[in-house]
Amino acid sequence: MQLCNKNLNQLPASVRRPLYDRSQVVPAIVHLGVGAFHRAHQAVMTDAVLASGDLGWGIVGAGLMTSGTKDALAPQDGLYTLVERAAGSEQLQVIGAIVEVLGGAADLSLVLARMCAPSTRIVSLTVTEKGYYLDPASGQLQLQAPAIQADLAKPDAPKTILGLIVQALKHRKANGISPFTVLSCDNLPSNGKTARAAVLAFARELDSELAAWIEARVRFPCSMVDRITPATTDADRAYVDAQLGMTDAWPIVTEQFVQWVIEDDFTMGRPDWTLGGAVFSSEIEAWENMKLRCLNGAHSTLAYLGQLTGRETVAEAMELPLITDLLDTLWAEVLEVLHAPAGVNPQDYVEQLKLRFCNPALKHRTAQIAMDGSQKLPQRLLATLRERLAAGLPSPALATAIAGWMHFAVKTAHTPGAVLNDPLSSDILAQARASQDSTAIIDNLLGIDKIFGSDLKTDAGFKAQLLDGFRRLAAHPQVAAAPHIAP
Ligand code: CS2
Repeated sequence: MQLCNKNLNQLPASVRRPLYDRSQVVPAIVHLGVGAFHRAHQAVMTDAVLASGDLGWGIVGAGLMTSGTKDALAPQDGLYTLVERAAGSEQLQVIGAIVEVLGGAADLSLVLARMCAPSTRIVSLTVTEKGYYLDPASGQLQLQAPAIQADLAKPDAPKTILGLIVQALKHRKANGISPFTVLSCDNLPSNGKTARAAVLAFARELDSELAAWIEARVRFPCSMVDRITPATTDADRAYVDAQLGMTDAWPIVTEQFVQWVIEDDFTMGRPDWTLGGAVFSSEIEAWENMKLRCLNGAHSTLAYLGQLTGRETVAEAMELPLITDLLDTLWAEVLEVLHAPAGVNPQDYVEQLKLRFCNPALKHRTAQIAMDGSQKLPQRLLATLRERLAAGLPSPALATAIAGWMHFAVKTAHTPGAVLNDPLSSDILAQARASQDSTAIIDNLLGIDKIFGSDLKTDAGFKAQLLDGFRRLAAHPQVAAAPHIAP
C-alpha cells in the first residue's frame, strides 16, 4: 500500500494528515526547487493555511534539474510525511500542500506554463546559492555561465530560474496579467534584493523595456528561512514506512524548530503564513544576517573541521572540544559586530543553536553542509570578517574557520578519487594542488577573487591570522590534514 489520497484514511491515528478537501485546493504558488528544505518549511506553513480553511494557496512544486521528487511524489498525489524529531520525541504529519509535482527537463515547458497562468500569484525559490548564477564575492550575474548563455540564446525555452522568471513575466506583461511575486527562500543576504538584481541583470540582456517593467512592477520580498533538514536516508524511509503501515517514497526528517521571517511586500496577495508560525517583519536584513552568520557560519566551520576530524554528523562534531571551543570564539567574534533584530538577544539565539546542533535525533551529515563552500563563505564568514577588519579587530576564529575550508580543499585535492562538490571546484582544486608550502597554499586559495574579492589577500594582518590558524590545524593531533603540507 502506498501513501496517496485514497489511502489517507488508512493511516494510523497518531499520524496527522490533511483534513481539508484536497480536491478543492487552488494552486497559486509555483515553487522552484521542491527539495527537502522546501518540504520541511514553506510547504508545512502553507499546509497550516489550507488546514485553516483558506484553500486558495496550493503549491505546484517543480524540480528543475532532475525528476527525482516528481518520480517519488507524483504517484503519491504530492503527499509526503514530515517527521519532526528531537531526542525522545517525534511527530509524524502527512503534508498535503503540494498539489502538483513537476520535474526534470521534460517538464520545463509545463513549469513555464504554470508560471504564466493568471492564477499563479507567487513564484517561490529554494534553488541554493548557485542557482542564482551570481559571482559569490561581487554579486554580479555570471553572464558567461553556459546555462545563462543558453537561456539568453533561447529565451522561449528557459532552463534556469532567471530564464523561467523573465520569460513568464514577459508573457504576463504582454497579456495584461498582473506580475507574480518572486519570493526567495534561499540562504543569501537580502535574498529578495539578490534575486531581483539577478532577474533584472538577466532581463536587461534581452529586453530593456521588459526589464524596466519588472523593476517597476514586480515585488521581491526578502525572507529569512530556518529549519535544519538533513537529506533523507534509506533508514528514514524504512522507519517511516513501518510507522505508516504503507510506503512513502520520499519522507522528510527535520527538527522541531522552525522559523520564517518575511517582508510583507506581495503583488497579488499572500497566504496568512502566520498560521504556520511565520512572522512578517520589516527587519529582514538583521534577521538574515544573524542567521547566516551565527547558524550557517558555525555550520560551515564545523562541517569542514568535522570532515577533517572524521566526524560524520553535526551532533558528533559538537562532541569535540577542538570544534566547540572554536565555535565559542567564532560566535563571540560574530556577536561583537552584529546588529541583531530589535528585541532579540543574540546570545540566547546562540545558546539555542548549540542545542539544535547537538540534537542527536538528526543525522545531519557534515559532508552535506561542506558542499558549495565557494558560494557560502562570503555571506557566512567573510562578511563578519570584513566588518571586524574595518573596525581594527582581530579575528582568529574566523581565520581558523577559513583555514579549515582550505585544509578541506587541499585534502580533497590530494585524495585519489575524492570529489569537491562546488561549482568552482576546478579553480579551487588547481590552487589547492599548486604548492605544498603553507604560505603559498594560503596565497593561492586567497587569490581566487570570485570567493575572496581582491581585498583580503592584501591584508597582512588577516593573512598572518590565517596562516597561524592553518598551521595550528595542520599540527593538531585530531586533524587529518593532507600529510605532505610543509609548515
Ligand atoms: C546548512 C543549511 O547545508 C548547509 O549549508 O548550513 O542548509 C542549514 O541547515 C539551514 O540553513 C538551516 O536553516
